[in-house]
Amino acid sequence: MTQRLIAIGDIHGCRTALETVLDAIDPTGEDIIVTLGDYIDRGPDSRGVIDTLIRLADRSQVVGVLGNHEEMMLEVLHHGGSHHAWLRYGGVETLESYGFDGDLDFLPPEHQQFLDSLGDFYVAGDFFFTHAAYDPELPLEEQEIEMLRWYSLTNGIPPQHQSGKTAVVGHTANRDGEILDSGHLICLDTYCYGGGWLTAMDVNTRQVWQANEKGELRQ
Ligand SMILES: [Mn+2]
Repeated sequence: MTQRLIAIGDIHGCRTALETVLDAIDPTGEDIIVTLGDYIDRGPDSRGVIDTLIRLADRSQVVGVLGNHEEMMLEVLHHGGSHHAWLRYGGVETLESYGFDGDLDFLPPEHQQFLDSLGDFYVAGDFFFTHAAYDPELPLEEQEIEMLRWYSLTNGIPPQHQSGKTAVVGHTANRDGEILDSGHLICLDTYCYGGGWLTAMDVNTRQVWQANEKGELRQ
């Protein structure tokens, strides 16, 4: 059995799309699934998305990076951060999915564990994975969180990273539902929550699966 290295773009609470794309991929214990962050906010079922990802780890190797939306939520829940920005950028939907009743201590322990397991980046073979982008001139261990998690590609696509590896990122939504592939950088955020597609890609073969929140699949 060949090992696949499959990246999944921004899910944003779109559990139906996630389940649909996973059914099509049919992950095995050999596969490495890299989730690119922004599991929560905006879409209808953030809680369900995290449940699905936790279960996925029972059958495959799952490596997740932290998105700026998880960062915003954790800042509010654990560090006394202001909730204004988070609620404005989709946090209300996340709170609803958890049945928020005014108590900020609402994350089930296994969800907290999942969030604690998320890294800032991941490297495999000729690829590295971050949520948003990178500074081309700094080693990955020395990157600033701002570039890894918040930088929008609408400000310009960075040149190839000094490692020579191909970057696989999300965060900057392509509203036409198409993957952005500039050779040294691939962006898999295809605007699932806004009526676009959730994208998964086997980065070695470039095989692509896309599903939407209506449960439709295209390949
Ligand atoms: Mn993001």
